[in-house]
Amino acid sequence: MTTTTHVTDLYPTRGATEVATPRQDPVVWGSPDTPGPVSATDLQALDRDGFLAIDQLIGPDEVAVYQRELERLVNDPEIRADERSIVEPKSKEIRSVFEVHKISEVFAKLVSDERVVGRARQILGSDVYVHQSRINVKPGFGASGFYWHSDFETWHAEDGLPNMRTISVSIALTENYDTNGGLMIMPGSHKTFLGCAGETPKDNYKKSLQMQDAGTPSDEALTRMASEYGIKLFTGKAGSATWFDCNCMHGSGDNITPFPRSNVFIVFNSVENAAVEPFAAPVRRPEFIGARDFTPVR
Ligand code: 6CS
Ligand code: FE
Repeated sequence: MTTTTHVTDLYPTRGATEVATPRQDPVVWGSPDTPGPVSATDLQALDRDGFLAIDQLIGPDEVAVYQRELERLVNDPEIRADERSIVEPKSKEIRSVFEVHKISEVFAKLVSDERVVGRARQILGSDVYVHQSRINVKPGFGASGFYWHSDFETWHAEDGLPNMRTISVSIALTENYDTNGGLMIMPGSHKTFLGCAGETPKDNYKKSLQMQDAGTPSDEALTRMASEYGIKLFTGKAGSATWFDCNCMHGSGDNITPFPRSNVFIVFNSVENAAVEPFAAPVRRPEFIGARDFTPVR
């Protein structure tokens, strides 16, 4: 007999109309005096803004190792043929490679590096597992960006994450200039959940990872939020990193410069917030996008 525990949907989305819900979860789950790599001041800033920028999370020599690994992956025909590789709609160049922490031992090491997973455990106040990892290559000469969205809106609707107890880290593997399609976040937007209008089509991920449609905020909502919160663009050298809360409204522009903006994204979810059934989608997404292995990162 299968028992399905009913999980309350705190954040309704993808119904007939767009609806805002105040955040009902802490941003920082660990207590402020939890020992760890993040200072109390930085924890307060993360709570207030929804993000934390670090000038150098990994050193230049380490970055070179990850850059070489990224090149190896994007030039490997087997990786290109793998369903975990998403290509650019126009150029057919590789746009993202998902589940890099499983495909590559080099990136697996990065995930379990104390400077990375230690921060995630401290912020989320528990053991953590990887909900999703990916490299976004953004090669240049017209690589397309990612329209405005909240990651949690998708991870709640389509992957079944119940609460906002999930944190992403974007680590720059090439220099993120102010011209080559860097990450933009609306500071403070993480405190309100914007439930989007419009049902999730079946197999939505086949399109949404190239160009998101379901889960896209309206122009009115974006205008209101951008006017209220402003927009911050993140730049930094290779090795710099941005930690950002799962519910930040964020996006990135196209990259028409010759300089690739390649980052590795790791999404840590608390083991106390393990995925259940999707809250607003007909079926689960594949495990390489929304993990169902909740084994804590050691
Ligand atoms: O659907 C997702 O899970 C992915 N989509 C975007 C645009 N950001 C988060 C994540 O990689
Ligand atoms: Fe995103």
